[in-house]
Amino acid sequence: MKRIWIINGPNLNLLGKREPHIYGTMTLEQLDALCVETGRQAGTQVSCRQSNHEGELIGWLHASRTEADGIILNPAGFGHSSVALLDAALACEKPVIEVHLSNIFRREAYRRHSYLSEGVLGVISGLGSGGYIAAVWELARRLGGS
Ligand code: CA2
Repeated sequence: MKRIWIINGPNLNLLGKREPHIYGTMTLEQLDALCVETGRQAGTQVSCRQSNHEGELIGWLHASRTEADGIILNPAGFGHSSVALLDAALACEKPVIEVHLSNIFRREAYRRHSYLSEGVLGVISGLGSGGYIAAVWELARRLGGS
C-alpha cells in the first residue's frame, strides 16, 4: 500500500483553539483523523506529523526518501521564510503537495510568497480541511494502488 505522509508545520498544533475565523474550528487531531480516513477510502496509508521545529520538519523530509511515497506539507510560517525547507523538499524526490488552510494570496503581503512552492508538485490554498482531502485523493491517484 502506498504511504502518504502529512507534515504540518509550526503552530498548527493550535488549530481549532485560536483564530477560528481564519483557520476553522477543526482541531489538528480531527484533521489528522479525517486525512487517515480519506486515505483509507483512497486505498492508501496516511500518517500525520506536526512539529514547531524547522530541523524536525527537514528530518522528516529526508526520512521520506525511503519511508514514504508522497508528501502533503503545510509549511505554515516556514513556507514564507525557509529556503532550507525548499531544499529538503527538492531533496526528498517524492511528489509533494503544499497545502495552506487559508488563502495566502488574499492575506498580508508577506504571506503571498512561499519559497516552498518552487519545489512542489502543486499548491492548494484557501480550502481549509478540504485542501488536505483533495491532496490525499490526488496523491493516491498519482501513486496508484499498492
Ligand atoms: O493557512 C495556512 O495553512 C498557513 O500555512 C497557516 C500558518 C500561516 O503562517 C501561513 O501563512 C498560512 C499559521 C499556522 C498557525 O496556526 C494557528 C492555528 C490556530 C491558531 C493560531 C495559529
